[in-house]
Amino acid sequence: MKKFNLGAKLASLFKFSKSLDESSYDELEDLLIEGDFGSKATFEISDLAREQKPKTKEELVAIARKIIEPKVQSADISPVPGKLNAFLVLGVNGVGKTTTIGKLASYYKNKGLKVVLAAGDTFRAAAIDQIAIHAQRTGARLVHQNPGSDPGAVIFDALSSAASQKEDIVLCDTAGRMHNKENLLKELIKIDKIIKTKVENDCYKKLLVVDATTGQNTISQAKIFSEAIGIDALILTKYDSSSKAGSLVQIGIPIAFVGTGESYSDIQPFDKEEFISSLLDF
Ligand SMILES: Nc1nc2c(ncn2[C@@H]2O[C@H](COP(=O)(O)OP(=O)(O)O)[C@@H](O)[C@H]2O)c(=O)[nH]1
Ligand SMILES: [Mg+2]
Repeated sequence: MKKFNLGAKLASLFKFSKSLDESSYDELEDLLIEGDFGSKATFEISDLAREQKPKTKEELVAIARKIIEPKVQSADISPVPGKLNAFLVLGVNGVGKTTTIGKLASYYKNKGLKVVLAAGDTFRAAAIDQIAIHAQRTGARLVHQNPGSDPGAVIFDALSSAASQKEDIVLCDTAGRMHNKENLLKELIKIDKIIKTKVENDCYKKLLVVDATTGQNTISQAKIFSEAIGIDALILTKYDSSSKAGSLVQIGIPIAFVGTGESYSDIQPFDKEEFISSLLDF
């Protein structure tokens, strides 16, 4: 695992001298910008460092921690017991939405919940086949229609049947095509309205899946989806590959789960302490 370790980079600023000078602060800013922490966090850290003039690596890392820690939050998206819950799984093509739905199906089946998968990516036949395999392997019930059908109708059917069968959670897949952003967003707004008519407010979670290796692009993705329908939490995928952790600090949306591979067990609730340690401990 090639995790981005900010702590080690900060420590390296002390390599050739015992104290930081103006050029070290410039270097500090460069490495934070390169690490995708964004200008806001970068200048908050460098301003505080200029003010406090850290004498050791540990003091500098503590300054970074002070700024970064409050910007990273974990989200608890546990389904509400005894009610119908819906997760709307969003994100651009290829980030790992359908794979994550398979993992979440397995995760919640293991907790004894009745899980339904709604094949809301009707864009390609292969997308329906892919989610059908997850349903078969995890024992979740699948609701699907033909390729090209209305995703809102698929999700409506899934929620209606799940309500009448007293199932616990419907995981709704979506297409993430961005080549026609307007249509995609219009469709998502429609789906959002449908879910709101079927599921109580606190039982409905809009989850944006982001690829942890992507970096800066995740910020624009989060912005687009947040503006269209709002996002409750992020799910990070591909955290097993080299991670661009800095962008997560910038996004400001709490993180619910982290995906670390392609098998069903490769998903864990986001652990903020562990994340901060892997980012800053050196
Ligand atoms: N290494 C790794 N690969 C992942 C992870 N999640 C998804 N993938 C892979 O990413 C690719 C795209 O996943 P898919 O679920 O089809 O993305 P979607 O288009 O958003 O539905 C597939 O090859 C998945 O196996 C993860 O946590 N780690
Ligand atoms: Mg998919």
